[in-house]
Amino acid sequence: MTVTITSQGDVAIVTIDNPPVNATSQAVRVGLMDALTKTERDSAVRAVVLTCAGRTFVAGADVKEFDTEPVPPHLPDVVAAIEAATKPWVAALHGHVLGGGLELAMGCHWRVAMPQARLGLPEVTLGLIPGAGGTVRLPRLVPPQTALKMIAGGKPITAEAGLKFGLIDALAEDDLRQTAIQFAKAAQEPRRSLSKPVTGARDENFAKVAAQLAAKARGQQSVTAAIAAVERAIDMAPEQALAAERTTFLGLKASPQAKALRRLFFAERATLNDPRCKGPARPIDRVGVIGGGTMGAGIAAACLLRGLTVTMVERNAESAAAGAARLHAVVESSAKRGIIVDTRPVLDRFETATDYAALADRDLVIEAVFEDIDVKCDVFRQLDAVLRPDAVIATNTSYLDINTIAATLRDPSRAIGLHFFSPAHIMKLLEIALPDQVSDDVVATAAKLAKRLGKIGVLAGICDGFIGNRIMSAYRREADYLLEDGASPTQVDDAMRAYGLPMGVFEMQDLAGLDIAWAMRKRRAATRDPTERYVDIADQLCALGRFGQKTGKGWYDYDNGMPVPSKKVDEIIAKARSSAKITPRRFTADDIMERILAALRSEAAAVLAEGIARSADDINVVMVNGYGFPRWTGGPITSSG
Ligand code: T1G
Ligand code: NAD
Repeated sequence: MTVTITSQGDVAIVTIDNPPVNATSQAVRVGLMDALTKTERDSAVRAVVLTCAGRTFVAGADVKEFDTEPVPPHLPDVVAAIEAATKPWVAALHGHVLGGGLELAMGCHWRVAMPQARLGLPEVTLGLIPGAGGTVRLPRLVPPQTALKMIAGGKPITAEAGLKFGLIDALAEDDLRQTAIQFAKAAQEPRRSLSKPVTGARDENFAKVAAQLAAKARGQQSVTAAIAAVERAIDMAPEQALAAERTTFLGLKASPQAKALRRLFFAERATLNDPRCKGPARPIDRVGVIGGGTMGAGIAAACLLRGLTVTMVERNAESAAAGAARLHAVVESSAKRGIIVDTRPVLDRFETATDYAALADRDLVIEAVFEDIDVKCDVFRQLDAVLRPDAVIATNTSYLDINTIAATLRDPSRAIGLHFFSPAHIMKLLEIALPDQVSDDVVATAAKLAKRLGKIGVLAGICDGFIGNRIMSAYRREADYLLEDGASPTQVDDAMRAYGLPMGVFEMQDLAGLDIAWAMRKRRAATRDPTERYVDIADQLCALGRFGQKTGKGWYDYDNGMPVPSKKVDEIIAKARSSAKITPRRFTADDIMERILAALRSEAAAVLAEGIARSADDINVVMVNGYGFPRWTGGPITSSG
């Protein structure tokens, strides 16, 4: 039974039990309507507590039902029926109280929550707006700007903030159920959210927040629809606003963006469904990180912030101190952002060393040393000499051949690629690159680590750049061709931003540094395909020391940090065109994106055909989570745009 009723004295306890997240499936909605009818009729019941079994209160409507016609009882009707009950309903909230879950809780007359509970209406992240009264009830329980940020921004708030605003009525210190029952006993009569006035006006602050949210939305329709819904909640009578909300919700649910976002939602949760990820895994609690540079410090922080212990090994005491300082800075910034409360317990699980013998007890070691095959092979050899035979050894290389690195080990089956993205403690994507001889339990161990770190792990075959960097190199090459054919760096970057990417390829190179790719191109010059078109404009910039922001000049000149088009770069481009005997042509933003997307999709098709990626969905997950491809398109392979 997904909804059961028990009682304690004259309080009925209605419990939803629909694993894994108590989504309000049709069975749950029927169960709630039955429970409402029964408790209304039962004279022995004076009040009702609504609670959920398992790790969370209702985390939303059941997204799996969204591609089929809605089946009654519809959630807004269930919420309205509970709100109209003659006996007080108290919602007992824990875990992720999201979407339809918070709407259900707002239909109840009182709300009690565990301090760790999160309360939110993230529907915009699925291309929707709340569809069960959330846009009309929330502005009656929290200030309008807060409601606007929660609904159009999609970010949850803490239970403590909810208490402060009046969204919840009490925090339960330990026993949530008993606290809710006591609250129910004391509740005199129903207190209906809809009958409360909106808690404020649409003032200039509201307008400012709305404008900021609309600007951030770029091409995502659900954000502007969410803003309009909150404005209606303030301007209109509740019934009218509710009707308009439902119409908007149903319209959005059928939209291409919502369908694309739903597909991505499930694709991101299916990346590790491969049988090799499901088998027995080795322990991962004690991690070694070799190298405390940009990536090593980020990887160490990502592990520490999820409760693992970390030993960072560097070349010498000075580098170890520098690595520790980088790590401390990352952990401290996580505390400032509220990700952790106290840095001490996190840092207590961290140590540095310069002697590889310190790694003798490690379960897993990840190297993040220089992108140099000799250095990495030497590190692997040193690890092979000191680690337990069952310890897993991973490389964070971006472009080097992991089969070559693995071959340095006596037992290459314990080597694997863990390609983190910078900043490693923030970026959710983790490419798990599989060398030829890797054993299944090492693959399962990498999958277990991805889940433990809260990362989206995507399996990749071994090739130059795995999935993401290989595809990115293809459209970055196409952008170079566009320069030679007549476009400017600014035109290309503006077109890519207008499409919804966070920045264009030239801005991105200036940010990351042109020297890394230059070193790679020089390494590969001897083996480059002579028949393939090659544009050497970037090489010319590097030869002039124009490595980007870090040298104050790259594709752009930097005036106090702001990029301005560079006459020098324009000259180099013009010369390149004339030596290639190309008459420059004009490009519109659409022309530019057509060529960029064609190059991207052609390389993605090759990555799929070669089995480097398991599916088009996996490629979408990589491009959205690693390269900022606009989520509302669902990713480059399914997007029609
Ligand atoms: N519907 C169906 N399945 C869901 C689901 C949902 N809303 N949320 C999670 N799952 C499944 C998920 O597919 C996975 O399945 C398992 O639960 C664990 O999820 C009318 C219209 C709650 C923070 O957007 O944010 O309400 O892979 O791996 O990392 O206005 O799940 O195990 O088979 O993510 O611990 C609004 C979406 C819906 C919240 C937990 N709600 N979920 O994270 O586990 S629209 C949301 C989450 C709505 C109303 C509107 C997260 C989580 P499987 P997981 P997690
Ligand atoms: P980095 O130069 O910032 O750091 C490398 C660190 O390794 C330095 O601190 C150095 O002292 C240390 N080191 C070198 N040899 C060592 C040895 N033998 N033993 C112990 N420590 C040693 O480089 P990074 O940007 O952190 O990149 C590290 C690796 O991660 C490279 O393979 C790179 O391709 C890969 N990677 C980088 C990024 C990125 O965006 N920077 C993203 C993904 C992967």
